[in-house]
Amino acid sequence: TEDLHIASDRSADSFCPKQFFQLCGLTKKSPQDVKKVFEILDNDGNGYIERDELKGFLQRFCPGARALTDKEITAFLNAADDDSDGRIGVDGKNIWTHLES
Ligand SMILES: [Ca+2]
Ligand SMILES: [Ca+2]
Repeated sequence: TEDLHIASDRSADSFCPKQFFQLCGLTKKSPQDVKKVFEILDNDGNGYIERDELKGFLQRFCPGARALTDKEITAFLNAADDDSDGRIGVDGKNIWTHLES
């Protein structure tokens, strides 16, 4: 949608995961639906979304979008990685409570 393109077309290092999730409506989805989205993002199917997989995050939602920068990926992980192991579990457990805080 228009809003998603605006979010993804912003200049480098301006990506805000929380705002993007809100624009996508992900924050209103059930845990099961969120898990489905995260499973798509998990390219190698190991149950975690790692840095490499986050890099193509915007492109998953908007074909032709730019890749996330290292800085944005780090910010994303800082915001969403609740147990600080450097990756996001696809179950999305605690992700929203973590993003809200
Ligand atoms: Ca993975
Ligand atoms: Ca984690």
